[in-house]
Amino acid sequence: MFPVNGELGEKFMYRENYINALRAELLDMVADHLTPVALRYGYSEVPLETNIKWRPQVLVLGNYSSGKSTLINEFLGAYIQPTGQAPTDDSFTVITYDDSVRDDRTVRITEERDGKFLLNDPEYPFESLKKHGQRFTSHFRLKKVNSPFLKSVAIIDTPGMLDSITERDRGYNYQEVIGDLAQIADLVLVVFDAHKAGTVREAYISIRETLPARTFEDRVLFVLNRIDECTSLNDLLRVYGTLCWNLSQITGRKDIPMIRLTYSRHAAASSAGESKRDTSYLHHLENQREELKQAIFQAPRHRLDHLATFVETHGERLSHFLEALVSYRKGIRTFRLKHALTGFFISVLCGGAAAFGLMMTNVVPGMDPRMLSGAGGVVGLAVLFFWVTFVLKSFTSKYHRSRIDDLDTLTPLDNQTRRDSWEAIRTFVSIYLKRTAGRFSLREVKREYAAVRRVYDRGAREIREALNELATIADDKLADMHDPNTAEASLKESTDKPLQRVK
Ligand SMILES: Nc1nc2c(ncn2[C@@H]2O[C@H](COP(=O)(O)OP(=O)(O)OP(=O)(O)O)[C@@H](O)[C@H]2O)c(=O)[nH]1
Ligand SMILES: [Mg+2]
Repeated sequence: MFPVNGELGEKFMYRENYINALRAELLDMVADHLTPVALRYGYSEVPLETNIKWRPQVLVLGNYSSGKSTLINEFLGAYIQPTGQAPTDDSFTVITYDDSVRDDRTVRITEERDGKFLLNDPEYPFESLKKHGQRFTSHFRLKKVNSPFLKSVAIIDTPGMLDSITERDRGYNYQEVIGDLAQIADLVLVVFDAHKAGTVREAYISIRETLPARTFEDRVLFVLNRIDECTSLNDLLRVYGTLCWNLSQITGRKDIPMIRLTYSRHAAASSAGESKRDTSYLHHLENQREELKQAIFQAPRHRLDHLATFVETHGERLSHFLEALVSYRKGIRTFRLKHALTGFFISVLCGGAAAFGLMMTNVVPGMDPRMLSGAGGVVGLAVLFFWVTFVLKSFTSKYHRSRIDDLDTLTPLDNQTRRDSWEAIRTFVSIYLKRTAGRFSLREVKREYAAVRRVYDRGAREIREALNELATIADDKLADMHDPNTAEASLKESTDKPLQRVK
C-alpha cells in the first residue's frame, strides 16, 4: 500500500512530498474503508476523515497574558494577533497560510472570516464544533496570513485561561471547546508566564482533566514564557521550580514534564527599561526557543503518527463493534434454531396427541387411520404456526432485550485494550441493536468485519513501517535538495527580523 524500503528515495524527491503522499493514502484508507461502516452503523455522524483531513495544527493554550499571542506574532513575523497586559483577546483564532497569495515581502492578513464561515465550510475540520452554540461561533474566527511559518502548520490562538470566569460568563463550555480542538491538534502548547507560574483554575482543570481525556501526553508541550521578566537567574530558578511543582501536583506524575523556557525578544526589548534586572542568564536559554520552533515543525510528522493512531483506534473500535454484532446475530440464530426445534417437537407431540385423542374418544365416529393422521397433522401445523408467530417471536424479543441489558457478554473483554475499545463503542452497539431490533444480515456484517480487520491489521502495520522509513531519512541528506522557500528556511529569517506592523 505504501512505498517502503529502497523505493522511497527514487519515488519522492522531498520528504515533504513523501509526508503528503502518506497523508493522502491514510485519508483515502479512512474514507474508503472505515467511514462507510462508521456512518452506516451510527458510529459517527460525519465522515471520520472530517476532523483529520485538514492541515497539521498547533493549538496554543495558556493563562491570560502569558504571551501566547505575542509568541505567535513573533513566529509569524508580524503583529497579526492583538496583545495587551489585561486579558485581551477572548477569541479562538485559526491562523492559516494563504496559498492563493503570492509571497511578498510583507507578512499580512490576507483574508479574515467569521466563525459561521469557519464552522460551515467543509474544507475546515471544525464542523463538529457547531454544537457549542452561538456565543462560541461569535468568538471563533479565521485569519489567513502569508507568513512562511504557516506553510506546514496552522496555529490556533485561544482566549487566556482565567481564575474566576464561569461557563455562564463565557457563554459556552470552554473546557469542551478546547477538548475538541485538542483532539484535532497535532501539538498543544500550554503557555505559562513567569508571573503566574502557579496555575489558574481553568488551566488546572484543562491539564488535569480535559487534555488527558482528549489528547495524548506526547502531544502536549509546556512552555514557560516571559522569562526575561525574572529579576535574576535565582528568580528564574524559583519560578521554574514552582511551575514544576505545580505541574507534578496537577498531573499526579512523579516525573517532571519537559518545559520549554522562552520569551519574546521584541516584547523584552520594549519592556527592558521598566526595572533593573540582571538578564544575563537569557543568552544561555536561546536554544530553548529554537527547540520550541523545532517542536512546532515536527507537527506534520506528528500528524502522520496521529493519523496512524487514528486508523488503528477507529479500525480497532469498528472491528470490535462488528464483532459484537456478529456475536449477537450468531447468538440469536442459535437461540431461534433451538426454540424452533422445540416448537417442532411440541407440534409433533400435539398432532400425535390430537390423533390419539380422536381415536380413543371417538368424538367423530367412523374416522379411518388416514383421516386421523390428517387431523393430527392439521393440529400439529396449527400449533407450529402459533409457536412460530407468537411464542418464538415473544421468546426472541425477550432474548433480544436480555442481550441488550447484558451487552458486556457479547464479546470477550479479557484485557484493558479490549475494555477501553468496548467502553468507546458500547453505547453505539446498544443504539444500533435497538434501532434495528436485531434484524440485520449476518453475512453483510461478516464481510464488513473482514474488510475493517484488514485495514486494522495490515494497513496499520504498513503505516508504521512507512513512518519508520521516514524517520530513517536523515535531514542532512535532504538538506541540499530542500526547497529554500520551505517553512523552516524562511522562518529563520522571519523571526530574527523586527516584526512588521499590520493595520
Ligand atoms: N517582557 C515581556 N513581555 C511579554 C512577553 N510576551 C508577552 N509580553 C507582554 O505581555 C502582555 C500580554 O501578552 P499577550 O501576547 O497579549 O498575552 P496572551 O497570552 O495572548 O493574553 P490573552 O490573549 O489575553 O490571554 C503584552 O503586553 C505583551 O507585550 C515576553 O516574553 N516578555
Ligand atoms: Mg492573546
